[in-house]
Amino acid sequence: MQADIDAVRERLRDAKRVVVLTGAGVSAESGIPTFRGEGGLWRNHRVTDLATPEAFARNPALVWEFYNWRRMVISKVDCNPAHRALAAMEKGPADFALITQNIDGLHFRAGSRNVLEIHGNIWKVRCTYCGDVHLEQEPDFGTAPACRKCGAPLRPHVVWFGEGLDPRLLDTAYRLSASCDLMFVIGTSAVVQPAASFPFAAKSAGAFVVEINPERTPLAGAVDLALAGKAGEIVPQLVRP
Ligand code: BV8
Ligand code: ZN
Repeated sequence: MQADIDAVRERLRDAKRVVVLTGAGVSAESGIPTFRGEGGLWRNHRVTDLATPEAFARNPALVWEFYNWRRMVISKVDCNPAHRALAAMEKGPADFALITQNIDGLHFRAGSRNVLEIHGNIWKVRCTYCGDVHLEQEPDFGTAPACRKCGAPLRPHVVWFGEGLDPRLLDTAYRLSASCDLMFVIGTSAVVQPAASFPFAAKSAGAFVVEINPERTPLAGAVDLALAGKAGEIVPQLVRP
C-alpha cells in the first residue's frame, strides 16, 4: 500500500487538474451513517417512503421527520481528517474541484470551497411553490414548515430519486470529469446515477483514476488504482508535506 500511496503522491504533485468525487463513505468516520453499508440508511428505511417526490406528496411529515433526524445527527458531528485533507488538497498547485453526492455540508465546513453539491444540501430548504431557497440551520425544522414568502409547504433542497439533478451542476460535473488528469473517487458505492458515470468520463478523457474505499465497488475494473482503506486514514497521507 505504501508504494501505491507514494505513487499517487507523485501523480498529485504533477497533476494539472484534479477532480474528486465523494460519497457517504467520506463522512462515515464523522459518525454519519452511510446508505448501503452496515447500518446504512437504506438498510433500515425504504427509499420509496422517504427520498422520492411521491413519498413527500404522500406523507410530507414523515419525510420531514427523516430529514430532521439526519439534520440532528449531522449537527452533532464534526468533519474528519478526510474532509480536512481534501480542503488542503484544494490549496495545492493544481486546478481543483470537489464533486460530492453528500448533502451534509461537511466539505464546506472543513474549508473546501470549490464544491459541487450535486444532490443538494440538507441545510437548505426550498419552497414547493415559489422555489425560494434558504439556509435553515435549526436542526429540527418541524414537520410542516411553510414558505415565509408565499406560505406554501417547504421541502428539503435535495435531489430525490427520480428527480433530475440541476442541469448546470450536472453539465459542470461532466465537463470537469472529462477534462481532469487525475480523479479521486472516495467513499461511494458507485451505484447511483448519474454520479457513478463521472469516473468513466474521466477515464475516457485519459485521466488517472484512483479509488479510495475499504470495499470493492463496481468501479474496480475501471479505475487505475484502488487504495483499499478508510478515507480518514489514506487521504491525509496523500497531502502530508
Ligand atoms: C435521476 C439525496 C432522472 C437525498 C440521493 C436503474 C439503473 C440505473 C439508474 C436508475 C435505475 N433506476 C433508477 C435509476 C436512477 C436513480 C439511481 O441511480 N438509482 C440507483 C440506486 C439504481 N438515480 C436517480 O434517481 C437520480 N435522478 O436519474 O433522474 C431524471 C433526469 C432528468 C429529469 C428527471 C429525472 C437522482 C439520484 C440522487 C438521489 N439522491 N441523495 C438524500 O441523501 O436524502 S442519492 C444517495 O445515494 C446519496 O446522495 C448518496 O450520496 C448517494 C450515493 O450513495 P453513496 O454516497 O455511494 O453511499 P453508499 O452508502 O451507497 O456507499 C458508501 C460507500 O462508502 C461504500 O462503498 C463503503 O464501502 C464506503 N465507505 C464506508 N466507510 C468508508 C468508506 N469509504 C471510505 N472511507 C470510509 N471510512
Ligand atoms: Zn414560497
